[in-house]
Amino acid sequence: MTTLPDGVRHIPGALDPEAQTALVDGIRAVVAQAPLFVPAMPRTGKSMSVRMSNCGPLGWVTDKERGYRYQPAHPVTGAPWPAMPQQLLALWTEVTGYPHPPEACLINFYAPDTKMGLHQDRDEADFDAPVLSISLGDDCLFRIGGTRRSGKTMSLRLVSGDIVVLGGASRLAYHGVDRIYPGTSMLLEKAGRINLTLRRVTVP
Ligand code: MD3
Ligand code: FE
Repeated sequence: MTTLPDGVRHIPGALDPEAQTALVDGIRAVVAQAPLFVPAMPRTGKSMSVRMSNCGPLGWVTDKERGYRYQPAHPVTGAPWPAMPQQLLALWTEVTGYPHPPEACLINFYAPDTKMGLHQDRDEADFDAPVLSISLGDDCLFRIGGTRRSGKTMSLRLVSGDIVVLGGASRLAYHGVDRIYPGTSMLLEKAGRINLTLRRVTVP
C-alpha cells in the first residue's frame, strides 16, 4: 500500500465513458476555435513536446521571449480563448467545492512519444485554490514529489476518466509525466493522451 503525498487526491474512474466522450467532444470544439500551439521554453526557445490550447477567461502560454504566463488571448490567432464547457465548470464545483470558478483550463495533448519533465506550477497568484486534473485517452505514468526538486518522488498510473485534485501541501509539489502507454484506451481515434488542468489564476 502506497500513500499519496499530503494534499493529493486521486479519484480513479471519476468519469464514466459517456462523460469522457462528452468532454472530448467539448474539447474538440474548443480546439477547432483555438488550435493546439507548440509551447517553447523561456530563454532557450526549445520546443516542449506537448501540444497545448486553453479555454476559459485565461490561458497558460510560454514562448522564448516572454516566458511562462497567463493571457486572455491565443498566442497565434490573437482571439480570446473559447469559454469553458459547462461540464467542466460543474465538475470543478462538484469535486473541489471551491467557491470561485476556475479561470483557466489548460489542454495538454500528448502524442505517444511525449513526456513532461519534473516541474512546479508557480505561475498563478492564488496558491490557496486547488488544481483539478482530468486524464483522457491513453494511460500515463505520472510522477509527483515534494517541494524540493531533489526530494523523493512516487509514480502513479493515470487512466482515462481519472481525476487528480492537488491542494494544500501538494500545490507546489514537483510533478511530471514520464511516459504515455499508447493503445491503452479507445477513447480518442488515435493513440495519445489529453490532460485538462483547471485552475484559479488570480486571487478572488
Ligand atoms: C501537482 N500537467 O500542465 S496534471 C501541467 O498530465 C501539468 O498534463 C500534467 O503538470 C499533465 O502543468 C499533470 C496534474 C497536476 C497538475 C497541477 C499540479 C499535478 C500537479 C500542481 C501542483 C502539483
Ligand atoms: Fe504542472
